[in-house]
Amino acid sequence: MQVRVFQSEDMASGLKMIKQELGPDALILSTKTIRNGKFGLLSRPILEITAAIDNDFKEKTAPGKIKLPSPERKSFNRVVNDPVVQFLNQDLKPQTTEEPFQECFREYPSSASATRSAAPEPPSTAPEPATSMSSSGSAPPKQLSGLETEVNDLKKMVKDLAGQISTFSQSNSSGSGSTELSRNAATQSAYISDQETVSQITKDPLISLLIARGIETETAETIAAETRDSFADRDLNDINVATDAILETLQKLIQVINPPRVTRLHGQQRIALIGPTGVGKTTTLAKIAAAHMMQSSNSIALITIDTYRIAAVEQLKVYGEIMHLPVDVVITPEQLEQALNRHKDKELILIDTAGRSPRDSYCIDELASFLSPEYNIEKHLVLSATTRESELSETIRQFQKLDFSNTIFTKIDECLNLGVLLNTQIHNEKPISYITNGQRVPEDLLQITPQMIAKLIMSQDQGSTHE
Ligand SMILES: Nc1nc2c(ncn2[C@@H]2O[C@H](COP(=O)(O)OP(=O)(O)OP(=O)(O)O)[C@@H](O)[C@H]2O)c(=O)[nH]1
Ligand SMILES: [Mg+2]
Repeated sequence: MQVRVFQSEDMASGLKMIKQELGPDALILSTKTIRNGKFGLLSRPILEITAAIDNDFKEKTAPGKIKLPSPERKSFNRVVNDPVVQFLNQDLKPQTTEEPFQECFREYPSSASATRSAAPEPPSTAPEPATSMSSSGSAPPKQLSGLETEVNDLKKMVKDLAGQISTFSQSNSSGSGSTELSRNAATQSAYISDQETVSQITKDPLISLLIARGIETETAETIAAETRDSFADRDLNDINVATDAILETLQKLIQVINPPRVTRLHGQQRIALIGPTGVGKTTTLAKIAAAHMMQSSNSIALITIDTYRIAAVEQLKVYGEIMHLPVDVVITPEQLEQALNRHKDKELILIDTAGRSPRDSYCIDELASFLSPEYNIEKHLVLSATTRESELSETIRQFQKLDFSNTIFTKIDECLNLGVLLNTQIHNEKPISYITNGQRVPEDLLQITPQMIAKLIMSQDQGSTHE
């Protein structure tokens, strides 16, 4: 395998260079933005792309090497550094039932486990689209405003933490009058990131409890007031009673759509996953396909209009091969229409899209030209729960252009608290359609209900969703 590092001003010219030097089969291993020169952060960003080409994989059949039957071996080798390796490397427990879906996953166990130690780590960050990089010679104002936001966020976090520490020591030294509820809220307060003063927060232990779970102050105040009204007869100073009461109030605020069980009678369901880069669109799409196979049927077609990254199409193709589902690659809106017509007998069509930077309205408009309303495609905006809330708001604002109907939250397993699920919904009022809590396909797709999401938000240990 030949590995080369390329530097370019943007992704488009970088990819061109890579194609010229290494050919169309080149694999992107990682991308990062670096700044050279004496001005450090203020110097122009350069995109550094590490790419590789495996010229001789055909000869690589020495003991211990991956030996998948063709064409699977070819696909696997081409994406060996891609996140899909996570999927192939997972432990596959022997199944006792004869579900068609489980059958197709069972074809791969020995090769998957054989590759466990050989497979390199997947890239930790997804590549940024070309247009998010500055291609002009002047200092990029977007980068500076990004830094400014980051500095402001840090300032706010430090201020909140300082306030919390002082409140915590006050409540400890006062000794009396501190209820179990307020003590609990205070211990969780390391994660508080709200703008209100701490003294106001600690006046009401219910509010403190909610804010400690990441819920915005204004919303927390409303929920606390509503809870006190509805449960005046309960002892809300008892943390268990208070938590149960809050759960009941919370679940009234959370909207979900349970994906309907599609039948021929109700026609075909078409779902496109849209959103920023690297949030988990392709992985979630594979999980949804797998869930449909387990619950309903394998009458599914996968379509990708993600032709942006060299390895992206391969990622979906590997999922398609494993699940024995057709995968169509489309590069124009007309081709999308043809693909939809080709699969009009299918119950479910899942459409993967390239990650679009919320700051790149051209790319979002381009996507809109594919997902035109006449095709009746549900657009689900995929959001990573780990993203800063100010950025989530901006993402939602930008993707409104596509008139998405639902949100999907991924990566909740990486979050310390999940108030973001409620905060986002309060602001954008789109029901949540799916939540994912890990990289495993198909396991890490949660069956959601308002009650379940309320419990997730109030739980102190989202990371332990895996057994
Ligand atoms: N921890 C965690 N990781 C996840 C989850 N969902 C996806 N990932 C990981 O996130 C990374 C990116 O996933 P992809 O599905 O390729 O993301 P994408 O949105 O399709 O990326 P682009 O096509 O590049 O825009 C992979 O390493 C996934 O395994 C999740 O729920 N939790
Ligand atoms: Mg993808």
